[in-house]
Amino acid sequence: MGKSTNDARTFGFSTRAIHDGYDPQDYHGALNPPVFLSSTFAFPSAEQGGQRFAGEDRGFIYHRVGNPGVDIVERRLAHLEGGEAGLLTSSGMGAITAVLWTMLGQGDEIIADKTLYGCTFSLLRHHAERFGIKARFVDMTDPAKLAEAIGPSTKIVYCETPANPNMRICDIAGLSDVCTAHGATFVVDNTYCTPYLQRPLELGADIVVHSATKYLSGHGDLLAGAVVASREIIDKVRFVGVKEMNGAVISSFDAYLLMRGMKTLSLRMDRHSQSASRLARVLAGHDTVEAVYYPGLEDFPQHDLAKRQMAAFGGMVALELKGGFESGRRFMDALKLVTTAVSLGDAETLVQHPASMTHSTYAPEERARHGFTDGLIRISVGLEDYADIEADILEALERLNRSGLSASA
Ligand code: 3LM
Repeated sequence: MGKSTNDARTFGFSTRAIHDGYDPQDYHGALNPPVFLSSTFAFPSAEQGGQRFAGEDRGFIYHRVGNPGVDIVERRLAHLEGGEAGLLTSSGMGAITAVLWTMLGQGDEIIADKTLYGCTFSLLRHHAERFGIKARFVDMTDPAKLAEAIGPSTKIVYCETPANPNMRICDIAGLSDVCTAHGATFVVDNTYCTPYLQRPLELGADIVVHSATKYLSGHGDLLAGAVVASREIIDKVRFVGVKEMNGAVISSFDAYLLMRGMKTLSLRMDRHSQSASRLARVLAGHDTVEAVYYPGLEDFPQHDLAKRQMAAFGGMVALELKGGFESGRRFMDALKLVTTAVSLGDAETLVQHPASMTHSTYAPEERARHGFTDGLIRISVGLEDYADIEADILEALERLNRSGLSASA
């Protein structure tokens, strides 16, 4: 389908993000593909309708199992991730639950990293058990710890890297070796990096999931999720997880907006990464700052691993201020340009407090055990002029300094 931009050997990442899987001549020369606002699709004959349900004919049936406009974006994202097939969902949580509901059953175990996005953590920590699924959390920054924990009932191994919110890095190739040796399916949440910065399937992961609400779409105007894997896995997740279990179907229009955002993914990720690197360095040398977590900093504990598996270090920075959360609260309220809001990967620079916001699903003692403090502040560095972002943040820190709060810790 579409032009020969599907050939990764011929065309670069940005070219494929713009052209892959769509030929304007298929649709009257329209530069952008149409949005197919149709819940159902007419069958050429009753017999062919039956064949589509039987999986013998791959034509469209009903929007819950596929739509031609959505299909273009699914193929494009799959090629960018280096996977065989893709599936878009209505949110990142929709993608994650579709995968887990498809792959796990009573008596199965999932082992996840210690640090996860708050709702993913809550799903595993509080809800999996109700369905007879055991969830365990291990420190996956060390593949040897996974090797110790993994057992015959471990069906899924799951991590985010860099992890939300504290930027810990998991060694995808190392963890993949352990999973392969034990026959477990390895799922990586690639939300923070996108395929422009990191391609987990090429490093041995079996399934990539995304909150496409973030960098992939990039403009904070939609919710979407994605799964990329082999054709066999995607067919199962589509026909079981989404079609019959969670119904987390993306709308045609959101898929279109996601495709539009993906056209500028490489430009945006370069700019996010450049500005975040500069900001991390400035913050690391600031009086009011206790610690900065950014994989691009030379003294970040996993800097060498990050250099091996990421093309650049991304747009997310986490920091602890002297004076803990009270300093963080004052800092956020003193910002004028930078916006206090959850979510990430938008054009706007966003700041938030994980312990009381995105990660409030962790109990306080769990936060300490799972590796992030109550004082942690997370910044999603946006696409504004870098000088303006830095000036706003430094002015807010200066105000904090004057208040004397950060010095009192
Ligand atoms: C957030 N994160 O601010 P959706 N995986 C990762 C994520 O960061 C997220 C999801 C999955 C945030 C959302 S908090 C109320 C706002 C690594 C979402 C879930 O279902 O598309 O939101 O993705 O960290």
